[in-house]
Amino acid sequence: MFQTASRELEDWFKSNLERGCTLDQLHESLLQAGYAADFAADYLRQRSGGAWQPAAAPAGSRASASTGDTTAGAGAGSGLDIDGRDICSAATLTDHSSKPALEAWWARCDELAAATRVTLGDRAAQITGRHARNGIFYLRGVLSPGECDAMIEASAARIRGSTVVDPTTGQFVPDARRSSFGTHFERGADPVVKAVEQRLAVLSGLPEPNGEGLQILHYRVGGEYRPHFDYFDPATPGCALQLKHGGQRLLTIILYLNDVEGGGGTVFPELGLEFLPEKGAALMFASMTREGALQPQSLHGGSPVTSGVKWIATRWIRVGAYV
Ligand code: PD2
Ligand code: ZN
Repeated sequence: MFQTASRELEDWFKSNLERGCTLDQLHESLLQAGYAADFAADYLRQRSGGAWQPAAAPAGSRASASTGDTTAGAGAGSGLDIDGRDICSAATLTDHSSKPALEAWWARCDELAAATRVTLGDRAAQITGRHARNGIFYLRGVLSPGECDAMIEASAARIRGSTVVDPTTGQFVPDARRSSFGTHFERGADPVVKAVEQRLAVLSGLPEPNGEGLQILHYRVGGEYRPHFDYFDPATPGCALQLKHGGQRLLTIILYLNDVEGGGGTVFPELGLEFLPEKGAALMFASMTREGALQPQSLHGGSPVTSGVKWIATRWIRVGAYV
């Protein structure tokens, strides 16, 4: 399961059961509240000890049971295709700092909120977890296993102790909050990186030039990234320097490059959410609100790896072109 059950959800489940709701009714409520079909079905199946099954989805329903780790069929366009509808226009504008541009971008997120399958130009992916109000989506199958392996292989010999941005100087410095190793790819560094960047532009609805170079992170047992914000705090002088390069970070996309044996989930402590790494999956979340303010609920961290290793690639995407 990718979206874990929060305490809030458990309380909701118990109180509704006590007041006499059926599991079918609770299933319907979860879907209406925006939970992914897979998550809602798994959750209720588990809570009923396996006794409950969702009713078969009607033909054409969004609640598809397909696993979706397939490439797009012939005829797929270069834009985002959501459940068969083409939603590609949002990526044409470079500067998303204006109110109308942000509104258009959020409207596109709302389209994603109702979808289960998307086609990202050359590849089909499945949305299996979401918190749509905050622009958080978990998608399976965004990268092929071969792309994941190629990115790990190209990084393995180059990784170094990770750094964070010093809020005072704006320089990258080592920090105990981030016990991982990393490197990065220049934009368009090789054909795999190019293909991935193009796909992420389609997924995000933000143009390729707004993306920073992909950051690769490698965690060993005990490695973690304590909760932080990906946005820059405009109140600190070092971050003001960062803002000169394309403005604020609007969006983060974390790509999971391997299956992790134990731990290593990405958590949102303010929302009670955790997303577990799965090779080829992507976690996308917004660092800004619909009004263009910084989003405090975007606080997120990488839980300690308890067994095995974890490899991710992170794409931070600015409101304007990253220069
Ligand atoms: O490794 C993660 O799960 C993680 C968590 C928080 C990565 C990042 N932030 C990041 O790359 O910004
Ligand atoms: Zn982060």
